[in-house]
Amino acid sequence: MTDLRSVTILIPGKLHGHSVARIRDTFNLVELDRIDPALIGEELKASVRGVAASPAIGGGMIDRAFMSALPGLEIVANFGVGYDGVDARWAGEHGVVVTNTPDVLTEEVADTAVGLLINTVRELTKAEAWLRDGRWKRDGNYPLTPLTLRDRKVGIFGMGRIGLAIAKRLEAFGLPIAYHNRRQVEGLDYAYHDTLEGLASAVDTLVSVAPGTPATAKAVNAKVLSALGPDGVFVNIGRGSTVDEAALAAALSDGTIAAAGLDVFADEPNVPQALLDAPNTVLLPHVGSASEYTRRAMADLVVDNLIAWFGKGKPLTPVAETASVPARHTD
Ligand code: 8YV
Repeated sequence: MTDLRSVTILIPGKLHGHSVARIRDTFNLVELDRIDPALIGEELKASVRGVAASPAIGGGMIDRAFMSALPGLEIVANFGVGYDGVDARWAGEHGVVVTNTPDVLTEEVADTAVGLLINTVRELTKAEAWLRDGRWKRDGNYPLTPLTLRDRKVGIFGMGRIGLAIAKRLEAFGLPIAYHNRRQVEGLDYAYHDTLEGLASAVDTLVSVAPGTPATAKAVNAKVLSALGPDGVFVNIGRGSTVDEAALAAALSDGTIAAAGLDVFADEPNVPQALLDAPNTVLLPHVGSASEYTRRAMADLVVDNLIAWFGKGKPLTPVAETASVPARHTD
């Protein structure tokens, strides 16, 4: 059995406190201020076998430069289901396993997506401000909302685990569901569209759950928004990089679409001023999975992946790009 205490795990930048505590209790923990290969000294270079990181929070990328500065690196445990902060393809090609945190956040993110959609069409945040500002007493009832969830047709961009959980919820709300994905999902009855523009023109409510990859970069563009149409509502719970934010701001201001609910942005925590100024947006600071309950489960899965790899030679949740990296510890 590998003595886990002798295995050095590096945490560059900020990571959930529960992951940090469990790694400290189990492994030989080393921390760096941020994700930056320039901070890796000679001693670390020789000893680090695993990295645990949350690139989305800490800033910086676990990229080729960072990983190749660690010749003994075997595994990168990413906090989050989205692993666009890690160059997983490079890792897979160089025998480094990358793990993420799927499943444990699926229902939470789906709940948030539905809440964001309802808030966007029924203006709940603005209605509450009306009450708190004393306008209910002073001016009477909050105006009727021009938008509703009733009679909407929903399109889901990205039919993975979270997309499906959102679809199931909205199906229970009585709404028809269609989707666009890299490929059609076998055994799924929802209408499949092989282009995003095709999906957008068939629905009036587009929910993006797509991961941030080169293929999805700015996929939600002016054409897609125009296909969604003047009653269109766009909700993004996936990655900001999938949206052309300038085109979205223009579409919201000139009536190309009706409203947007956004939990993610291209350059977090910076939110384009045009989206902040638009009266028809609901904007959240990337809180899709951000409950104590779910973040703790994600933090556990980060550490459980490291323990499974160094203890049994098999990670629990490797990402597709590194699924075929062979086991190294079979003792
Ligand atoms: C987290 C997320 O906010 O899992 C993801 O991909 O975007 C969120 O759950 C993020 O990972 C925190 O860094």
